[in-house]
Amino acid sequence: MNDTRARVLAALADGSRSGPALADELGISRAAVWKHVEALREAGFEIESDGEGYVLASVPEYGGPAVEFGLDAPYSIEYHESIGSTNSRARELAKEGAENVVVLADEQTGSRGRLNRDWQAPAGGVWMSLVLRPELPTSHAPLLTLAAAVAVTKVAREAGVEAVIKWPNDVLVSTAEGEKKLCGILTEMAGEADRVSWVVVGIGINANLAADEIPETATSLQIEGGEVNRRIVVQRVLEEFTDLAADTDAILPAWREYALTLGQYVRVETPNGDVLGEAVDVEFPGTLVLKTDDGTVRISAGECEHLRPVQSR
Ligand code: BT5
Repeated sequence: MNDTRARVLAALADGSRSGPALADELGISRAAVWKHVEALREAGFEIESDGEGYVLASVPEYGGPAVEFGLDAPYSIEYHESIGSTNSRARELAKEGAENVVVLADEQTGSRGRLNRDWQAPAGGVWMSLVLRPELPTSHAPLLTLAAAVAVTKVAREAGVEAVIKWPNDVLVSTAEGEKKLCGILTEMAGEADRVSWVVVGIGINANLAADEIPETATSLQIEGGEVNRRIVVQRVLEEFTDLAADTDAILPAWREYALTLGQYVRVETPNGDVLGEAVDVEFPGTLVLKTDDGTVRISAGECEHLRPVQSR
């Protein structure tokens, strides 16, 4: 949303204003005020005009302007009703030089998980990809994936859903039928020498989706805690993520607090074979530390399966 339009909106949210008063307050013409009010109405904001002036009556349920309104994080939102993959679009934007843009979609028709696996993304979920240009050495980039998992876990808990994290980047809910995946994260990046050039953090949260819309191994915020306001979910995830990304020392402690993996016997599939052991810690920048029969093993990437909690042995 352009800056003047955002200021018009903020003023109307603050209380009723006449057209001339608004024009004076913002230093623009009355015709410009009218143009912005009409554009906001077209974007779904209900702006009532009583005898006194204009006032904001309601905010659209979802979409770019809705998420930008009241967002306490520095992103512009590019919204699509339907798109192939928000990560693909975000990569395009990143290559064109974009920064602090979030590609958000109601539905994705060709979304991807890691290793090009399929990701189901019907209308009703929260599908978004952040385009970032952080001042980070390339080797620190995994921290951003952990930060995204922490942000989603925190927001799921705010919605009353007891989410936990499985190393490295799955957000799960432990249900009577076992662990079910609530959110997946796909981070892609390009770097020059030891500096990150751009990072795309793709976050897929099963928000308002029913059991028959997602895989059997998955769950949703709606199933676990009831329907959510997706506008607020997106805003809160972006706000929490931004706070963590600005304070990278806080990421690992927060991740450990939410981690289901720590304290479990796990099997991790790695390119060099399976490793079995007790997950004892996660170290900078996201390395899993396992206590195995052959000593301590550190793993930077792999597929992790929880076998059982250590105390149940
Ligand atoms: C992930 O991959 O978990 C990363 C998923 C990232 C999706 C987001 S949505 C926004 C952005 N745009 C994209 O195109 N992608 C990102 P992985 O760990 O490889 O898990 C993939 C596996 O999860 C699949 O093989 C299925 O078994 C399962 N799966 C597919 N759709 C799912 C869903 N909606 N919920 C839970 N699990 C799902």
